[in-house]
Amino acid sequence: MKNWKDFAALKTGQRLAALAQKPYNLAQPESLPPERIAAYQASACGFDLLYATQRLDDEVLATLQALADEADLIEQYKAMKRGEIMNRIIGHASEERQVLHTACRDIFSDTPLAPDATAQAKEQLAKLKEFLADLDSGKLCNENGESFTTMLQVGIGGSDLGPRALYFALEKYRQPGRSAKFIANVDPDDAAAVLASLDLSRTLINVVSKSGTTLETRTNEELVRAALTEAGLNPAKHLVAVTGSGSIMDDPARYLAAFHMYDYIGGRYSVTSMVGGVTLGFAFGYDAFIELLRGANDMDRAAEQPSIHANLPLLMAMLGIWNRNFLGYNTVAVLPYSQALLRFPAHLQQCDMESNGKQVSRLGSLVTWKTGPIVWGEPGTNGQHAFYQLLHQGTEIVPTEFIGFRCSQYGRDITVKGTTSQQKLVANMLAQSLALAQGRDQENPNKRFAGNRPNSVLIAEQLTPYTMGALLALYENRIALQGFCWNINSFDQEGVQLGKILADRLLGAMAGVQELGKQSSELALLQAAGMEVGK
Ligand code: G6Q
Repeated sequence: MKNWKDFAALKTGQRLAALAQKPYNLAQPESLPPERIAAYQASACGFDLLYATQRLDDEVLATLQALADEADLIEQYKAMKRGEIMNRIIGHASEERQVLHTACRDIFSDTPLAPDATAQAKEQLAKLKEFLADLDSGKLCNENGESFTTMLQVGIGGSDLGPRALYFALEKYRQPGRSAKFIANVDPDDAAAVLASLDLSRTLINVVSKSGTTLETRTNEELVRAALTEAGLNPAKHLVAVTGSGSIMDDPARYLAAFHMYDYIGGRYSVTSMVGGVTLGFAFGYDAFIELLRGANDMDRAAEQPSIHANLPLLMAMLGIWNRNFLGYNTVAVLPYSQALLRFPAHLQQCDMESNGKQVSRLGSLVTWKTGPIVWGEPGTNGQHAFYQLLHQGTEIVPTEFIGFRCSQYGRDITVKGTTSQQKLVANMLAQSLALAQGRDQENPNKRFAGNRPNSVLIAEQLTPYTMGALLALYENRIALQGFCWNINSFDQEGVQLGKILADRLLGAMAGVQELGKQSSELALLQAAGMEVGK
């Protein structure tokens, strides 16, 4: 903890602030010569980051490295992986936990950094392997002796977003006759629509909740149990659970199989635990899930390199700090040129904003510097026909992260006017990168592009289980490294509590078990919204 320093206390920050007075001008003629494009690249685990289109030069890069060194980011990252208590606020009640999602994938070495956590991960993986083998062999089947074809994951937040994003990303790798569906929202229409699309008799329901107490998940579990019973099926033969060891859901009698996750894995960092493993393993097979873990583990190892030139997560973290804290941009758009990554920005939205949307430093005082930006995104090229207008000509500058692949997943393509659709996809991504950076001068102000919109391109050969794992860990590590730099606790989420407490009071009033004051805003709001109070 002695290396936990407030961001404002980092001396290198002053040098960066001075350099930010005159950042590299991407809009000047010849701003992107081939030498710059060749030099401003970094690679890891099959990904190349092209960042010549960021507003920086060698001096800024060297100073960002100095900032990372002064903040001791890599030592903090390694301490996290070894199991130091990183989830804490000094001097105040806080979660006081280890942060060991990286241990879930540190399964390939004989000397894992956090041996106890990795041993637990391996135990769960062995259980998963056996469970999947029993499904494959028909030992586990439905009441009619038929195989299960669908897994319905019921969970929300961290118990939904990552697994769902990765399922869509890798659907191409589905095993024959296997698919997954998801219910998260307590919106009954979500559940109704999903249930209507299923053959419940051949569906396994995977209820995922670390706490075992989440309102939405408990409600949806009841709803699915009722639907099974109504269909004449036995819930105990269709439900599996992933939950925290010792949680209220940790009850083998109620489930066909139960898997554990542990309090040292935060929900939004839990995809590579059983939270993602059970559904992804069911859909893609055990080996594909291990490949995903291998990609994540390789990226975790790359994140230990001290040099930003050899450490992609660190480089991306520092580029983000430059844009956020020194150039003053409030938001980041993540724009995958891959339809399969449709839900990946939604996962990052949670992973980044729930982690780094904080205003108290780990030393317990209010921060005086900006922390996490607003993260959002949609796949291109669709976005080009939607919101890119603002990216190019709006008054808000939005640093942009493009993600693309040289090859498609299915390899089924068509050549029209001399190029394939995949080529069109990648060409559009690269064109957007150039257009945002360089802009275009024009007499007509309405047709002018100012340029100087910082962006980078992350490109790999193909979206596979391995590259997906690496991409996931790249962002997870980027987020953690930025949190260390801002000296905030990226691993708690106190900001989601107040709304839950108020919702409980409103629900209590609707159910007639909670008195709300006659003059209270709560009662007035319920009445104004036309909701009935009491029974
Ligand atoms: C993630 C958050 C949160 C959590 C959900 C679901 O980091 O903690 O999104 O994952 O609230 O919680 P349970 O898994 O306990 O149901």
